[in-house]
Amino acid sequence: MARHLITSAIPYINGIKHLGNLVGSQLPADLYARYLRGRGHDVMFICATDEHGTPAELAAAKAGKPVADYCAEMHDVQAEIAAGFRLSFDHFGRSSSPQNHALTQHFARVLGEQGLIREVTEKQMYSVADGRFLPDRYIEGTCPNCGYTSARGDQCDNCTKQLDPVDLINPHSVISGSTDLEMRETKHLFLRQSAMKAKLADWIDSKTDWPVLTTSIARKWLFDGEGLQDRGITRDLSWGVPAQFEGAPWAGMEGKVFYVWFDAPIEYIAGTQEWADATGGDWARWWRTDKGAEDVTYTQFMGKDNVPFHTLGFPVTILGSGEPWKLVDYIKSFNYLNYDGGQFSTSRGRGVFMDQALSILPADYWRWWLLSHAPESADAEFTWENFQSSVNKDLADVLGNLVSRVTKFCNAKFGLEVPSEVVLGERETALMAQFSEGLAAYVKAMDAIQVRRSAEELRALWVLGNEYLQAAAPWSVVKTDEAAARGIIAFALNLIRLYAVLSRPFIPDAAQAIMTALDCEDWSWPEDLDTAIRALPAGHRFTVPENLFRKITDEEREDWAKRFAGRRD
Ligand code: B3M
Ligand code: ZN
Repeated sequence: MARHLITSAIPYINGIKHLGNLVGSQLPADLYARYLRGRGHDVMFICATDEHGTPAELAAAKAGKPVADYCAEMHDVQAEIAAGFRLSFDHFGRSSSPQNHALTQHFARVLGEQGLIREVTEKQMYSVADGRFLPDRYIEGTCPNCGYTSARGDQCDNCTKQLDPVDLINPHSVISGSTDLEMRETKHLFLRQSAMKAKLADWIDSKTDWPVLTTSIARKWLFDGEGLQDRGITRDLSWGVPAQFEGAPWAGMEGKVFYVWFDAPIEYIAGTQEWADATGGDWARWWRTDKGAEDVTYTQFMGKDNVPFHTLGFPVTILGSGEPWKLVDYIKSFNYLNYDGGQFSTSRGRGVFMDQALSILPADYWRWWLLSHAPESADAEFTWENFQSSVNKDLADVLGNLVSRVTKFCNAKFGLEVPSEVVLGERETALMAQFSEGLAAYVKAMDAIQVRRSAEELRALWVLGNEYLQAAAPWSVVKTDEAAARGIIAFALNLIRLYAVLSRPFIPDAAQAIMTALDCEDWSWPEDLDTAIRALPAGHRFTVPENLFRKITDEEREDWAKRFAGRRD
């Protein structure tokens, strides 16, 4: 048994996420966490809401609510939807927690003591009309790199370039729209990322097994142009972790808070502390290599736009502290999922959002489609045709149909119990050999976190079962050789149990429905197939499950395509 720490990028608090966000971090992280638990490993799976910064302030202002109230409400909303998608977090925390406040200030102090934070008096955009300094996201303008006209002060969403507000062409205030902006002097803290460049480069170079998407983005920020730049880590906001605190190695930072991207990854650790405080668990065992975390494998999941902050910014915090914190072992990053010929867009309300998805169909349908089409090697696209065909073929025709045919046939001919011991004849032995090969391929893909590949291998295992049943044809055999037909059905029922175990990371509800129908609680991973195929003995009682999956009709498909084409109401 190994110990695995898994974190998903923590979603911003401002509003419900769309399916593109889901498949880029939380869902594949859940797949991996469930898989590792299924294999018997000790897993800590942490996510949270990212509650600081201008997105939270702007959204709260729009909702007409105090930002703390807004965040508390939206956290519960996101937690409920995550539960609806069966995301199996050990803890779903909040970056605004007292734990994260304390830990963020701890890291800031230690980094300051290590000489990795410098004070910079700089000129910053001041909005005369708004009577305040404007932090990055309160300013929009044209990206100097690609010409995108809605680039934000901190990053261009179009080309992913990290920006400073002063870089923008034609900048204006997001609060008032005013272009009456002037540069005024103010003091900020800067993280001396450049001082860590060589160390980071060595570290990234040692990660030869990481996805190219991850390392190429890291290298780009390390070496392109002038190379890795120091980064301002304070902002002129009131909501956030105060940059002036007791024991801080600087003065005069009143009224400023840490930049959201400084405290957000620290919440991975603070979220584990929240878990520990809630359960009596030991967080340090997962995060401190001097307290038992040296044998932990830590995997992070995120969309490609979050990679710079996880390969550069957060590692500077961890390594620069000089303290024995657990550093990430593997970063799995994803491209974008597009929606029906364009982009998913939160601001324009384009595409399917997590709550809407669940109001149409149960979580498993979405989990299956999203994971089997995860944007790994390239961007991927959601279309309603593809969704319909994938659900109808893979889930309804292949897996659902097998379960239903076997259980119904058994009930009709032999009653609601496993009708015989499992005896491996020629056909069954051949199938077991194929199954064992397919299972090894599935395990290999899952171990490597090749999400699409894993889905393909799992589906191939389902197909094997269908082909077996078709060829064995118990409905014909029963007419001449009842004992043989009983043997086929006993074998098929046991196969179905295996499918529940193996499919659970992808479609947990259907897997549970199968197990409940089979009146079985043996979820142990089939390390030894020969034993696993005999888990349900002759005489074991079961029930016929409700249809596991229903088909999506053409009418529904057309209706949904229309409904989600425009603005979200
Ligand atoms: N909240 C961005 C996002 O949701 C950001 C991730 C933080 S991970 C520490 O895509
Ligand atoms: Zn750009």
